[in-house]
Amino acid sequence: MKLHRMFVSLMLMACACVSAKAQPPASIDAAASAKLADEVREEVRHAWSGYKQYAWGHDDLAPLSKRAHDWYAQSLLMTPVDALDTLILAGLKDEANEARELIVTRLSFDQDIYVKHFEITIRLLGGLLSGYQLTHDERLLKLADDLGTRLLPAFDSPTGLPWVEVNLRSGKTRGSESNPAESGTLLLEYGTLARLTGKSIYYDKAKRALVETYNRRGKTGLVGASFDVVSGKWLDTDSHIGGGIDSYYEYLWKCWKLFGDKDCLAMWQTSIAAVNRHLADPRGNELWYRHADMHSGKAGQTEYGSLHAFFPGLLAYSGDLPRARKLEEASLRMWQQNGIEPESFDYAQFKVLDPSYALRPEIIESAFYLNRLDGAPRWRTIGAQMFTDFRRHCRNDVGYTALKSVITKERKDSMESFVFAETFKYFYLLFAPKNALDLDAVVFNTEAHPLRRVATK
Ligand code: DMJ
Repeated sequence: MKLHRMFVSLMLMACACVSAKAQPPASIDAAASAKLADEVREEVRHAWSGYKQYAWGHDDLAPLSKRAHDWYAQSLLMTPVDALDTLILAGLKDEANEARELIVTRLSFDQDIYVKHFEITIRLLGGLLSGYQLTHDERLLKLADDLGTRLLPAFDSPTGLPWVEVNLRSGKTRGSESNPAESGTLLLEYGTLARLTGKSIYYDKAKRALVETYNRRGKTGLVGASFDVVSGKWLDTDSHIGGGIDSYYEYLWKCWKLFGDKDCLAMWQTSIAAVNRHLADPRGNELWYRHADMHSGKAGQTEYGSLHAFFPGLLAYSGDLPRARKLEEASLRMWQQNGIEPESFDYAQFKVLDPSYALRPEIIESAFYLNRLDGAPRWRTIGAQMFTDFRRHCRNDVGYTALKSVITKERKDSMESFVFAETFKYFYLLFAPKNALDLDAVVFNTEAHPLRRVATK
């Protein structure tokens, strides 16, 4: 009995230690914040060394089975390309050099594979361009130009809306059912490539795809969830700010910020007014964004999720701090329900719809923008809470694992490259001193690759 009681109190002490260790600091002063930035850097190093040990030269590390994972028959080095600028910004010089060496010696786009145009543009083209701008290594620009040339046939559809997939060697295309995110999240990367190479075709094709998407908006000003790139007709008229539409809005604002393109500003102004009119859903003190039909504006599902949580950041970046603060607080409530956020959530019923967590960055990205633009200590405090939760539930011995369920915390054998490009980067920049990155000098693409303004050649 005595022994049992001793065992119980030892267990309680052990638990107290674990939870005391897991608590984030109550208030984050400059020293505490710098310490958190150091801790994030160590987590980047930890996950990078897992990738190095078990998946070197491949797209991703599968962190539970400790195996390499590739998207296609050939690796396109997704993790090294997505990670390069984060390694540089976090001051991991040796790791950045080995990533760059791997990329310039091994990456070849001369492959007979159909790739996803949108994903390859935001991850690889974006990563190569920001890597080039940070290192001035011409080999990275050469790779970006080669990739851009191979991707261009994607725009050869009757409407100018890009095909979903393109073969990197033959230029053949396929996949006609696309969406606004896939057609409208290309201009930052192609536009930067145009400026750096003097080849204006890159800008023109990507801009046309964005404008063609915008021109198909309903009379509400909203766009739907999917269309056919051949006929240009909508296949699904459900409108929202989540996956499949999200970064279309992001790029309307950001192509104005990066290129000063006044058409983009005008398209953004019409669109954000429509989103705030038809999708914003204030509930008491809270603010959420719902679904609605793009033609009638009729209210639809009260669904929100981890992808939607980029929107507070975009609101802040475009100057709407009041809505940004409220929506980030609402997103945090979604996170706090299970100590980490689900992929999809019904905010009217406060109920999880899809319990998975893919290690997504968006809510942290929003905390980063709010910290920079609003400046209240709150955003670093909630960032510290999220970093504590993220480490507690997703870290393993070789990296970070996605979760099958935020409720049971059952893990999934996946560590997407955007963990390096975005999740770690936004955590790091949230806590690091502001001079770690001058937000006035760059615009982040949707994969968090910082692109600098370039004068037209
Ligand atoms: C990233 O690849 C990009 O942020 C994209 O715009 C949406 N989803 C993932 C991360 O969640």
